[in-house]
Amino acid sequence: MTLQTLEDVGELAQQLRVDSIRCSTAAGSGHPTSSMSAADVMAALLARHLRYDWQQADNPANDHLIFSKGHASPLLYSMFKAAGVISDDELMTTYRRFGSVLEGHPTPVLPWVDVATGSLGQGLPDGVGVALAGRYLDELPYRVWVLCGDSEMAEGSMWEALDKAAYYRLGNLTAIVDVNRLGQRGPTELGWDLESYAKRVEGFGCRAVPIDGHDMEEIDKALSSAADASQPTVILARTRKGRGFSEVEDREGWHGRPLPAEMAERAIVELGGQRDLVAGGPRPGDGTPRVWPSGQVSLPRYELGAKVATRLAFGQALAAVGARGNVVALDGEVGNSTHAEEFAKAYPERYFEMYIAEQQLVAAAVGMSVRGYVPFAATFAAFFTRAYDFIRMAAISQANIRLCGSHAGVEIGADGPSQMALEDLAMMRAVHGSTVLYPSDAVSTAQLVREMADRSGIVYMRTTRGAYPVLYGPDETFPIGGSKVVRSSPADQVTLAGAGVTLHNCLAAAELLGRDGIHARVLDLYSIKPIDTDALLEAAAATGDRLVVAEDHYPQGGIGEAVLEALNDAGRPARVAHLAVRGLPGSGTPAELMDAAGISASHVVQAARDLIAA
Ligand SMILES: Cc1ncc(C[n+]2csc(CCOP(=O)(O)OP(=O)(O)O)c2C)c(N)n1
Repeated sequence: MTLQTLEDVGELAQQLRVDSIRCSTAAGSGHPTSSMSAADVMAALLARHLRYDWQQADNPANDHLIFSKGHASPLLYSMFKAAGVISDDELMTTYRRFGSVLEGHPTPVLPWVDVATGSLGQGLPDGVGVALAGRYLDELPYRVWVLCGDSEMAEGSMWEALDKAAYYRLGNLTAIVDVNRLGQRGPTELGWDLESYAKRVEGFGCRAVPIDGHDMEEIDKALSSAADASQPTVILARTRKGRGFSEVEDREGWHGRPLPAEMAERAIVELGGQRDLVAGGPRPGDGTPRVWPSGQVSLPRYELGAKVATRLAFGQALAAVGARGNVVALDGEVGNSTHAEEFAKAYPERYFEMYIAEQQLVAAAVGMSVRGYVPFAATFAAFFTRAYDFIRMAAISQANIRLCGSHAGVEIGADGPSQMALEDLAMMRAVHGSTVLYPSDAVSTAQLVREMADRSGIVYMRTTRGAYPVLYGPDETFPIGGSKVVRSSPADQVTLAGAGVTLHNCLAAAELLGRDGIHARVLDLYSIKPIDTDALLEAAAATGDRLVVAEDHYPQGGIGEAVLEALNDAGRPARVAHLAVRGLPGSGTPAELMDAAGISASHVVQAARDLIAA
């Protein structure tokens, strides 16, 4: 049924409120009052402005609707019922239940959900990524609508998002802030001070549209004007939490609480009873996304023994992989350090500078992944830590993103510990379904960059600042989950395992040990997750169960623990000497710092000797 009048839309809004109450009461949990405040704006959006083909969620011309305030899932799912894509029964009997796709907070297990939300401050930055894709990659006129909470606006990432949205002139993006004055535990910082919100929004270069969020005419006008803006629009909707039920409306203490059954009954009566309106809104246009031409990927070649930093090889390989038209790159204002700028030189139209906004950097990659692009985002490995919640949520979003963190470990030298990534491997390994790569030379780096492009999930590569010799010939292959025996003999007494710079330390150590007649096998663990358990078992068996693992990372969660876990799971009780950075480093040369940390060649030698002597 098409809702003809704004009065009809008001009826739909009441239905969304009633259904939000009914499903959360039935589930015994959820956020009905957060849903009720935004019901009028969402009803108008659904019935009159969201251009969406509900029968074809993957229609590229569809608008995108993201609930940044993901806890308002009762409202979102009630919209899905109104759109006719889920039944009333499904909503009432499965919401928040075990095994249901109607999870407590929305995730893309539902075809109409682009990204997982629920960690506040992420839906809007993700929406910026989708809008960037729409404007600069797909070149389609779809619009991105994001529902935000007012308490959520205290998150810095929301302002990173508005800043970048304005910079990139994302007129296709509309944020709707549900200014209901209340957060979780009480009033928000700004209450109903729409003027202060407007000043901030405008200060970031966006268009602010303050409205009464319960006045259908004002709502409809605001949503209409948002559609043809040349700048991003932020609709500041003044609303009342729990709107429509006098016992809870604008009252504290009702956040995240379902109404008890008898209260829910009174609420439904006050809201005019249950309805089953179906709202077919406007349909999307017929556009198809721009097709970016693809060519043959021809990886850079490197001379054996030449000294090349893996970060440089990453940039050069990324530029090579850019021959595939769906590959895009994003930078956190360090493209000359990570060498992502090599891609910018080759494909400036598919390169997005996100400046020093790492949360937005990752979120933009997630948004582009929603539209099927193959994003690579790069910054210093240390600085991905501040975007960790985004990386964690990207996994829940089932996003396919590639991250490259440069300047790993104490090896970076004089810049000191603020720039050293010493936790990144632990962080990335812990992400659901992630892949963690750590090449030691330029050839393996280039090959693995190509592998990354075809890998789904969260794929992380760690690169090194300094230049080290190329170890492999051009035809060597580096499958993810593999490893390389770089040096071996039938007489090996100990295995020295490393990745990145410590592989070079292991090679130097093997050389030193060799001078004293001790044979050492050297293993390149370029794939940290998944790790090559078979190769570890083989090496352990061949070298008397003696392994030295050296890593430029804190001991927790890094390569050593990955090795120990693999051996333990395989039931092989090898003796592992674990060399890692255990103190707090300062400044110095790479050699001084690695020596002080106990991960240099001489420490590997000593650890090997100790294992053999034991
Ligand atoms: C990053 C983050 N911090 C805290 C929370 C817990 N939390 C969930 S909802 C909420 C209050 C949100 O208030 P607001 O954005 O105003 O939305 P409302 O429910 O009032 O519409 C909080 C603090 C969260 N989900 N995410």
